[in-house]
Amino acid sequence: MKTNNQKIAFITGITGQDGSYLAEQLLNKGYTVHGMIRRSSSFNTGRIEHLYIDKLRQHQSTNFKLHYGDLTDFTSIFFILNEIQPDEIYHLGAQSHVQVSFEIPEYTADSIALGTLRLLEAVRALKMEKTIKIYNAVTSELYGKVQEVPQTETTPFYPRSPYGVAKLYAYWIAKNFRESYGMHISNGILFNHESERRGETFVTRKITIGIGDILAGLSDKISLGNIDAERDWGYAPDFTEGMYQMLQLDYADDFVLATGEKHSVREFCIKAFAVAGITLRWEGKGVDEKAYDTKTNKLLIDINPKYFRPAEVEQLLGDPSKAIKALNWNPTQTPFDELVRRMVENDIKISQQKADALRN
Ligand code: NAP
Ligand code: F7E
Repeated sequence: MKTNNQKIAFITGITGQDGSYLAEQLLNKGYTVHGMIRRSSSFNTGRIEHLYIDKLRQHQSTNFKLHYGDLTDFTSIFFILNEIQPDEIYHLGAQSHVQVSFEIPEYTADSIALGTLRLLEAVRALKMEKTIKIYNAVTSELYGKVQEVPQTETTPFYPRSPYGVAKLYAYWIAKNFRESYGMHISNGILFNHESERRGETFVTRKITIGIGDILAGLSDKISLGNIDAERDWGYAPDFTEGMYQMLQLDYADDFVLATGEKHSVREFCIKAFAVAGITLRWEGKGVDEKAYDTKTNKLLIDINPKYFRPAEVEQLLGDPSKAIKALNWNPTQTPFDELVRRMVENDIKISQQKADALRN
């Protein structure tokens, strides 16, 4: 039941990395949070399960509710919005893996480009366009083959993957609905943000899980693709706070959220192994490059061309000045070294538990 000052938020992509942190933050701010989940034959609510359990433990009436739906299914979006009448929508749902988007470009476009259009049209069909504020999750992948360094809100776009191209449509349709119908829709152009909840096939988490598994004896080495790619990596909960701040403004706009620092995948490996007390020695070039433990000479990293992309985004570096000023947002509340440490320590623990479970 809605009380006068209790806000209602709707999150698409609530089961993902960002959706799970954002749901926690909004619940802590007193919101009622509704999320859309996809029907799956296997468990897909691991990142938000604790939100239910917390409520049950505290015997609280639930202000957290999940609804089945899909961004490829207009009817489901329409009925959910009609039922919950949200004040704010955080649109995070997407097939978000860049490499996978080369394998399934049509589905990527359907869920991201048309998915965003379906959501916005459902808002209009329900005549909610003047009352709802919407956050639209776009990405630094719009810059792709970068035309300027660092990238700002005015840097020309040059996407390099079906994912980036689909997000380009999502960016423009949001902007078009803002200009055409006066809708309060802000595009968040977010640079990479990682965490202990990052999907396991994104490079940072793949590396930190790999380290945990090597230490626990579950794996020998990590195989990677382009380790010279450079990214502007921030910490996901800091970035979801920025999303919330965008919707607290009385105007809608486009904002870059980034740290303003870049690091290569190679550097991430060096720092992550250092957290585990291991110093790497690199040998060879290109696909023959390998990294060894300086103490034991054990092979720890090699290159597998299957992880190269048909078109690569070599470097990304964002300029978050506009967001810092307008949102009073701190991009490096969690600095890079701290992000790496948290992820490695988390995954060392998880791998150890996996290994213990296998032994028992
Ligand atoms: P994520 O962990 O991959 O989560 C994606 C979410 O979207 C999941 O909840 C997923 O559901 C859901 N989803 C996928 N296809 C869907 C569909 N057809 N219908 C409904 N839901 C669907 O992504 P994230 O890292 O949290 O990122 C959140 C958003 O920000 C995404 O739009 C992403 O493209 C964008 N973004 C991310 C970054 C980053 O560095 N993390 C940077 C810039 C922009 P399942 O759990 O069922 O798969
Ligand atoms: O790759 C290189 C890879 O998959 C980062 C998504 O959240 O951020 C993410 O997209 C870099 C790339 O993230 C491996 O070639 C090397 O250059 O972790 P990633 P991404 O492609 O930057 C943007 C902002 C989003 O919007 C996306 O949704 O690392 N790389 N070796 C590798 N990448 C992976 N995944 N696996 C490797 O083995």
